[in-house]
Amino acid sequence: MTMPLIGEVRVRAVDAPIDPPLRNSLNVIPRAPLVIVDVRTACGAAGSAYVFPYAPAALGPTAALARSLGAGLVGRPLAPATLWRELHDAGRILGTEGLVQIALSALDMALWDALAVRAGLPLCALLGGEARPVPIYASLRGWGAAMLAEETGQAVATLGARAVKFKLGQARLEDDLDTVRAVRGVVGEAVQILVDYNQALSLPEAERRGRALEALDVRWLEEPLPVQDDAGLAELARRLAIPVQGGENWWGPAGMHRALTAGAVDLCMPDAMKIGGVTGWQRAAALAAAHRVPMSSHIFVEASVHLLNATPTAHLLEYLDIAGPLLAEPLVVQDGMALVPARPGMGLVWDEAALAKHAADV
Ligand code: SMN
Ligand code: MG
Repeated sequence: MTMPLIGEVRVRAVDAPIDPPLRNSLNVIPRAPLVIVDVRTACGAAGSAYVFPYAPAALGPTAALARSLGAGLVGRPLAPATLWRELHDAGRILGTEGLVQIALSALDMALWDALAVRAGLPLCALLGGEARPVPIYASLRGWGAAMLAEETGQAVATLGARAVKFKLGQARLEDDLDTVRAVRGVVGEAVQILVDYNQALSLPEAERRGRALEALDVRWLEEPLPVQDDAGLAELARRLAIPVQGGENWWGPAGMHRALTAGAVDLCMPDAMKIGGVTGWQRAAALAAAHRVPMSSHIFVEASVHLLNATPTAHLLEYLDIAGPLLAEPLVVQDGMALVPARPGMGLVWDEAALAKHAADV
């Protein structure tokens, strides 16, 4: 059997509104600058993936990196793990964190998608997993007690979610606790409450808030400290009973390895875009399994429903649907579970009219 060859790598960019915007203790994210990579093999199998480089200013540079790195793949066999290693080796002097990693992840995910499409299998099956429904938590967009209580009611009713997550980090601890109590008032005891500080606290303040949140039965404390502070996070995790969660800002499996070795988290949630796409995720899943750390996902719901099916310590899928308004068939959640689409590959079907409307000229 011959390997299919990569025939074309096309890179597009869109800048669509996020409605309602994402809010946290540091910023408001009102737009989704996305880079979309489409791969076509010489025999016609197609793959597609997207990344979300957050800042509009990063859209052009990320697209340019994906375009020039992708052009170098034309004519090569469709072998994502081999190409991942080669591209990371080639980037050793430049460095493969930041936008370089984001572009590499986009390429890797599109290549895996094309491989699964060619095999006629859902991506999770190609990775050796079954296509099982994955439990989700509803990741809320709002900020402050009133807004979050209202959003919680809607999310739990429409998704059937048995866990919700929201951002904290108000100036006063008492306001954070009021927010948790307001959400608890809506969901009762049956739904788990998870909270996210987006790296905003110091070690003493994280310990103070963590203890108060423990008393309200909050089930994880996400990114309490800056992601670089593995030693501080490890100290915090030792002092608190509430599990410390993190991973969305780890760059590649090497970044995750440093954090797990330091004991910086009790739970982990790598991000498909920053951890290195499907190939990086597989290495990350092996690390989580070796450390026996439950592994959830960060955004990228369409990729994550497949990846978690091939993750030994799979925990929860973060349901925060960024690309849904641009897809003809967004990911389906039923009764608190995300369903693997019944299509080969990752299953992205773009709404071309929506892409055209939000196309960015970069
Ligand atoms: C988050 C960060 C960046 C984009 C979307 C969401 C957040 C989360 O930290 O964990 O949901
Ligand atoms: Mg987070």
